Amino acid sequence: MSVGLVWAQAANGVIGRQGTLPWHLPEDLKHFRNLTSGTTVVMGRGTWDSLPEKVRPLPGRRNIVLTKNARWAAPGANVAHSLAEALSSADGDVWVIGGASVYAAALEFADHVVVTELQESFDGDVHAPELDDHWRQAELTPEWQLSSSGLHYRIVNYVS
Ligand code: VY7
Repeated sequence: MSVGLVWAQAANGVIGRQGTLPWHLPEDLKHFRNLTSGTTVVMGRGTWDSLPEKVRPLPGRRNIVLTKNARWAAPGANVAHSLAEALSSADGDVWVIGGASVYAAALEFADHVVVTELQESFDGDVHAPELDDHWRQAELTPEWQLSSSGLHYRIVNYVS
């Protein structure tokens, strides 16, 4: 089993604002869908709530939702009450898709991290975790790409 983390962050490290993504970056959503299709995705209950209802559960993926609430349930969601429980119930590739507290807990189990970096800064209330220096870039830093939104982004791969 491999465990990866995937997020998108602004230049100032922001990943979210009031339960939503602060930007509109269609190329990142496409990247996210391509990367996670056919895998198991693990997310916190807040991230589940943030998904538009029509893509909840995320289609074509096993959706595991972490919550401490023993009574929480939702159609299409597999519930786990700890990260260890979530990971032990998964086989094949696992992608941890947020939010900040789940990333922080999952980093020690991860073998790769895929970060979409935006060149622009955004206001927000949730920040990406720090990657300590045992994380290495898997390849040369790619060039900045121009999004159809006018924002600039690049996708950086790290391995542990
Ligand atoms: C975004 C959405 C938000 C608003 C509208 C549609 C990286 C992302 C995440 C998590 C983006 C989202 C969506 C996007 C996914 C689609 C369905 C529609 C799909 C992450 N780099 N980017 N994220 N959807 N963890 N890492 O959740 O979601 O995949 O089918």
